[in-house]
Amino acid sequence: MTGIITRRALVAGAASGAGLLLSGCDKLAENETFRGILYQADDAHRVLQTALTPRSALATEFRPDQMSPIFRANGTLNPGGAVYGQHVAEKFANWRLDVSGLVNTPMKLSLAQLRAMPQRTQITRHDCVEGWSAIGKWHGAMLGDIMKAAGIKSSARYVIFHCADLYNGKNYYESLDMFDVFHPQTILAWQMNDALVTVPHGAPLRLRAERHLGYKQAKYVMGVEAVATLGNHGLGQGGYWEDNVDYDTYAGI
Ligand SMILES: Nc1nc2c(c(=O)[nH]1)N[C@H]1C(S)=C(S)[C@@H](COP(=O)(O)O)O[C@H]1N2
Ligand SMILES: [Mo]
Repeated sequence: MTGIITRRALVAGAASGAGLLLSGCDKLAENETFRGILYQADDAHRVLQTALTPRSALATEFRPDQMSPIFRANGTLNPGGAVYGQHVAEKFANWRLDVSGLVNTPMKLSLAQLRAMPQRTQITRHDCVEGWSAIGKWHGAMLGDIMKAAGIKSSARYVIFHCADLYNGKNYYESLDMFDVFHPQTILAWQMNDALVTVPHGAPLRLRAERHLGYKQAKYVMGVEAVATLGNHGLGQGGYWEDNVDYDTYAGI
């Protein structure tokens, strides 16, 4: 069934859905049922794909005793460089999350400010397309709350995640459409398995978007930027892997 779903259709669907979401009443859009109706109506292709697992559904959450004893690190294991190195040396005391783009109030948030926001904890399974999975516990602020605090504009259709690392010489970045930005399991985690996120796993802050595959879980997030289109970033496909290996922009699972 997924074979007939083109990337173009999915991206177009995501864009039109986000437009509806943001031009509509915020309160209504936060209601799962209403969001479900919006997203079922907006794109026939995606209705096919999501018939069995609606996008509003939560990813499976696990019990603490189901957590993997070993959670391997993958991709960049340390971004290196003078700027990141200094942040590590300072234990990220002067690090700030840059909230920019189509927002009324651009912000630079410290880890203390992120920790002061409502937090979510989730034990979920990470699935890497390279063929391994691990169950881990993640804790952090909800991305939707952060974007709301910044006053995200109705013209925004995606959030881009700017990462500190170069991967194969290119900037690692990722993106989510507005549906996933406001999904309750989309958090910027500063804790993994009850400890601070370590450097190999993306210190000080990494994305967890639990309905998505491993490569979407951007590590070393330095900035979140609200944008109207993905076309101006990287090669325009919404992320490092999407640009360079032709993974789908909509990495829904
Ligand atoms: N910034 C950045 N984020 C990244 C990557 C990366 O190389 N750089 N690799 C991705 C891939 S393919 C996977 S499977 C996960 C690995 O997360 P982990 O190292 O915590 O296991 O991070 C994803 N996020
Ligand atoms: Mo991965």
